[in-house]
Amino acid sequence: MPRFDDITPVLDRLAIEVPSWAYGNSGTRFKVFSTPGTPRTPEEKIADAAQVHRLTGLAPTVALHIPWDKVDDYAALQRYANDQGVTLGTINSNTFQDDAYKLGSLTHTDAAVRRQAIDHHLECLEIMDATGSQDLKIWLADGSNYPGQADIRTRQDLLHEALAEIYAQLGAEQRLVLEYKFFEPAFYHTDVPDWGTSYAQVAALGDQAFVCLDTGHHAPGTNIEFIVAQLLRLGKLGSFDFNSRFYADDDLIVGAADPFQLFRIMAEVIRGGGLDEGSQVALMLDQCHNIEDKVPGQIRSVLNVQEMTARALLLDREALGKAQESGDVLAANAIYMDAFYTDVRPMLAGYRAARGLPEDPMAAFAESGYLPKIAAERVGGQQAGWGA
Ligand code: LRH
Ligand code: MN
Ligand code: MN
Repeated sequence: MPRFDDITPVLDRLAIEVPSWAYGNSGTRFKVFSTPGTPRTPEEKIADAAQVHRLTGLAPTVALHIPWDKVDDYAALQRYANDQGVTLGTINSNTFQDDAYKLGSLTHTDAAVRRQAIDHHLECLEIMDATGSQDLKIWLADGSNYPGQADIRTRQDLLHEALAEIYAQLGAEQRLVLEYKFFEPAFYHTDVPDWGTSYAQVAALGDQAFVCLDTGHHAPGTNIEFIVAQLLRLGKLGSFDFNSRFYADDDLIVGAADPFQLFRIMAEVIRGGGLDEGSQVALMLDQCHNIEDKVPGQIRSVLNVQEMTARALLLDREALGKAQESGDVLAANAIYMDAFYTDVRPMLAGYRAARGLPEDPMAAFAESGYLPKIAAERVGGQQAGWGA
């Protein structure tokens, strides 16, 4: 097994983008519980995100969702973020809230609705130019509820046409990442339901288009690490939306429901070069904190990713390769499980201390007084998006 010191250069590169919407109020269809101190503006969400980075050193960038984070001056918002010690990252488009999109957005049969959705994405690209963001992330709610309701084949062609128009406007350093989700809000068919469809669409666009894998967007029992391996093999894994789920798109804290799955995913990311220098794989969170405090919820999340990454980096790949080649099933499995069962928490505490970070960022946050401070300062916090 590698020594902990051997893996620290890779840990030093680990960066996990946090979503602005994780800091706002969100909830289920039944009730949105507000938390004292919830941000009222994009600036306040960024300030909270900066707190996560300050205590963990793991979250240098913040993703925005448009129009949830609409401001007049995005360059100024980027300067504000930089002053807080973070950078604005991925721009997420939103074509799932307007009445016009009831029957679809980029795949709608009505050209006027498609135009509106394409123009929204072009506006997102302008925002990216102002912020210097690299990634435009597209998730579409498009789909249908009843067999026969829509021509599912034509919609793939419409989707390609619309994506091609958006793709043509990307800057040289910019990327388009297309997220898939197997159902919801549409329940019969979804236009980008799986990695294969996303791959087919982005492959048809070109080298600057990639797949985004949201860990909560698969049917139960799906072998997600296999998808990771395949997309890395094809050079098309652009980014992750990390979260965890018990049932559907639960958006719970990554690594909370199934740390072993997170370990297996990170092991495949590492195997495929996804943590190598200059890797094209962006790690992001896509979560909501419905009942727990949001800033520590995000701290817990990035720490979970760090912990499972460290364990995956400790996998003895040489020994594993030998066991696999010799067909020693039980030895191979034991080597894999040894890495998973390694408690890296004391080593990570020392690692943090050596970098001037708190050994226990959760405790440091609790002691910082940040929550009571924002609770006193901010009155009337914002909904993350839905219903806002
Ligand atoms: C859709 C999704 C997508 C959205 C986010 C708010 O379920 O995962 O990434 O942009 O939620
Ligand atoms: Mn997502
Ligand atoms: Mn989701």
